[in-house]
Amino acid sequence: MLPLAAFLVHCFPLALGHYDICKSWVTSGDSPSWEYHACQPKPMFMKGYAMVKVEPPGITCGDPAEYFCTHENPYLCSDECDAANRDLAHPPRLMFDKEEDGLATYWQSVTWKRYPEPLIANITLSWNKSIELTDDIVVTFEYGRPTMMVLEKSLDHGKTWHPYQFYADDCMEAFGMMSNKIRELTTDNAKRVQCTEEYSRWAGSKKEKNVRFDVRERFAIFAGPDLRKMENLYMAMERVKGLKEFFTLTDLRIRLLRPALGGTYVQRDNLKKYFYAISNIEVIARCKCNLHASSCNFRDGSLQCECEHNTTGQDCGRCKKNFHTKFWRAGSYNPAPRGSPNSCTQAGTILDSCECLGHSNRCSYIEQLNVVTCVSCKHNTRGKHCEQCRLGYYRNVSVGLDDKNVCVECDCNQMGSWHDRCNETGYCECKSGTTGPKCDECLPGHHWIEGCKPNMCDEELLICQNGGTCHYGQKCICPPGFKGALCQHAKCDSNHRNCDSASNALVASALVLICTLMLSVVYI
Ligand SMILES: *[C@@H]1O[C@H](CO)[C@@H](O)[C@H](O)[C@H]1NC(C)=O
Ligand SMILES: *[C@@H]1O[C@H](CO)[C@@H](O)[C@H](O)[C@H]1NC(C)=O
Ligand SMILES: *[C@@H]1O[C@H](CO)[C@@H](O)[C@H](O)[C@H]1NC(C)=O
Ligand SMILES: *[C@@H]1O[C@H](CO)[C@@H](O)[C@H](O)[C@H]1NC(C)=O
Ligand SMILES: *[C@@H]1O[C@H](CO)[C@@H](O)[C@H](O)[C@H]1NC(C)=O
Ligand SMILES: [Ca+2]
Repeated sequence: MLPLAAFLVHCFPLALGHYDICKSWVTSGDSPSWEYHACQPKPMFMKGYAMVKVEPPGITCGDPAEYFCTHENPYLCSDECDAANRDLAHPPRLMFDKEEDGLATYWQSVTWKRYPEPLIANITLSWNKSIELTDDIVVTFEYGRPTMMVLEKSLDHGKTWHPYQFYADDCMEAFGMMSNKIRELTTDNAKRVQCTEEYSRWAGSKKEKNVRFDVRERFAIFAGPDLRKMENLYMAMERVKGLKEFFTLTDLRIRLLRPALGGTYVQRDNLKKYFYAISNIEVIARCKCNLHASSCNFRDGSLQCECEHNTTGQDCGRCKKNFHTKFWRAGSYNPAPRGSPNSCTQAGTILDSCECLGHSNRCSYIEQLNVVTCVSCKHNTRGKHCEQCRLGYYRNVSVGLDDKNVCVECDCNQMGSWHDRCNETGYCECKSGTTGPKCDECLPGHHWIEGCKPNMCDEELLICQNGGTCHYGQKCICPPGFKGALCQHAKCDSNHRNCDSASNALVASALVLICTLMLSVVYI
């Protein structure tokens, strides 16, 4: 790998955190190519992209104009809210603006003049996009924090809502819940919805202004203090069911249920000091792109992931057309530190409807080949789509590829065949002398003795002599007095005159006789 590539691969993660890049240009090997990583867009200040709704109608102060006072100066009620006057108006957009010179600008509600009817307001932020929190949600209140409030979230664009956290100066009294400290959360209950009193107690309206939804504290449960081991958090997100989803949302709702009281009870004679005022709502999050995009842009009125890996959709939640719709999977943080892209790939010519033919419901991305392939194919199948038979099995062509019995065992005879594999029609590869589809039969001239052995004797060519009988083609059973493979030799003992040694001795003496005679002839 050239130094430049090394720089890209090794320095980006340091600068941006692991998983923030999608691909890097790698110049190793024959030809340069992109190397793909699990990837995610950088965190953004999300308040700039939210659509905001404040309910009920008429809850924003200034129409008609009214005076209000503060807890610090309860009887100096000279501050005015007037929607018609730019300098005195407190519209919702001031919760999301950029403040200059430390001068707080804020949305403000009407005062609690209808007490004891509750003073209730909903502030709903909608992104029309799934986002993943990466930092605390911080709501900044001027003139005191509410004594009762619920943070809710939606994962389905506002169709259904779930409480995210309850806030009260007295959790038991307000919601019938025990109060918990975020710091006390553990790996087991990191995604518990709880009530906290930390952000609702009266501490003077100027001192403690923020109400938090603690994301960092929850991250720290896994990533350690200072979030130094984000790796561990990401691994936990792959492992712990629902953990990723806990930090994911499309909408947020702040339900304001009771304003700051500045004391233990409501002073009926001065209701003008009770109201809500929010100067900022900070939501830091990244677009949820299922680890298929490294950037996310505001287009056509909403945030859009810039999908890679042949995926598409607002969240890169599906494969591009003709890219194996069913094979879509989110990218993964695993294996650390690079993760897997789980790309979509172009549909093969075979099998669009059912990629693994019902032999597996899992597929996986093989990085080296850049392909998605079925894994753990059952029913003795194998292959990218479980479309082939495992070694030692062959396809039964009379049934469909998706049939559970499509692969039939070769069942090769262990002793008659070279190995346990067979060809497409179920024929095994036979050792010499062996035949039959399963190599369990012998060719002519052979006999089965732990496999086919060439005959040592038979009824035609290799005939046992001297009255011997052929035993299973393998040996002549010789009558007494004969031996040899075909009983061709006479045995030599006292009872049998025709034995080899006797005849040999005869021949020898005959030769001696002949020689003697010949010599005699010569000398005569
Ligand atoms: C605020 O939202 C909740 C549900 O999240 C709903 O039940 C309630 O009616 C809303 N209140 C107002 C004033 O819109
Ligand atoms: C939400 O986003 C989708 C996808 O980008 C878009 O088609 C739709 O018009 C958006 N809806 C609103 C209300 O902005
Ligand atoms: C997208 O699909 C094409 C065609 O199958 C393939 O060549 C390419 O490598 C894919 N891209 C990624 C990032 O996997
Ligand atoms: C192939 O499948 C057919 C239909 O199910 C069945 O009758 C036949 O026995 C199978 N062949 C083998 C070799 O298993
Ligand atoms: C399988 O092997 C048998 C025996 O050698 C042969 O007759 C048959 O044609 C082969 N089938 C295929 C598809 O090769
Ligand atoms: Ca502001």
